[in-house]
Amino acid sequence: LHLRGRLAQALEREEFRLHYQPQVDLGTGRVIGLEALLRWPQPDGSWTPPGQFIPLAESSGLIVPLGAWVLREACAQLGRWRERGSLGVDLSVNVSARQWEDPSFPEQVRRVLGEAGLPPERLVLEVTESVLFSNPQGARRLAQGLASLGVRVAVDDYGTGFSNLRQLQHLPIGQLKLDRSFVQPLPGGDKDQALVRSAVTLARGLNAAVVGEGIETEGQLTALRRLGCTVGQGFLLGRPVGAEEFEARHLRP
Ligand code: G
Ligand code: G
Ligand code: MN
Ligand code: NA
Repeated sequence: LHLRGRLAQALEREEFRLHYQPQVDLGTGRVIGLEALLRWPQPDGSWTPPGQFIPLAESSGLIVPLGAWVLREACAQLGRWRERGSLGVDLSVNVSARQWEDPSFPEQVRRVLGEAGLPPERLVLEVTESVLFSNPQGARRLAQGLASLGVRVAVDDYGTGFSNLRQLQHLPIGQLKLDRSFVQPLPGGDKDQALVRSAVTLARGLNAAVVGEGIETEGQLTALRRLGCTVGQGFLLGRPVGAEEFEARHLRP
């Protein structure tokens, strides 16, 4: 079977899994959120990384039902954790271009939140700059539709695409997720730090949080905190892990 067929079959057989990675308040050290990340386990015990199948899922259109599954599954999981007392954590879900461009997407989000019993304020939808700005008018309509539900939009991999700052100003953005290529060189030199500072300043102006991604060392963590970044994500703070392990490690340590 070709990869496309295997993907469709895996979706039908519910073979996909979600891992969760913590997002940490850099002031208090508390886990304040988690990002759901798609995983495809193989019969031989290996995992096919999303980078190897998301592009094909995108081009084949399978990402629409797959993305809908991710949203439902992640919201249901947060709903269960909330029932067990974890009320203070937000859920971030990655959204691909095809999902974002689907006119019924906000309605789908509304329905899924209702089914999971989640307050919309707990959900963050991550979209890349290229998706946001390939159709700025559409993005504005969609982001406003989501914002009117109470759902926040995050700009994923911020700094690697071509954000139109003028248009960003008109989008209700909840988070800028600073791409790990800006975090990796830290503490770095003046120029490395200036880039982070500019993202922090922009986020403040937009009333958005800055999430530093890909934090792997104490040096990076300290530098980000000093530069005004309020939230962090990365292997140093926690790797993406299955729901059970996430709960044990981060929700009831
Ligand atoms: O987890 P990992 O670093 O391998 O992820 C690689 C890429 O796959 C990242 O860009 C991430 O945003 C993307 N990705 C992970 N899970 C999902 C998902 O559920 N939907 C979409 N559209 N992208 C995802
Ligand atoms: O594009 P997006 O930001 O959604 O991608 C998230 C991906 O980044 C996840 O698949 C996760 O595995 C990966 N990731 C998370 N933390 C780190 C890190 O500290 N270092 C590296 N190299 N990758 C990370
Ligand atoms: Mn992401
Ligand atoms: Na990212």
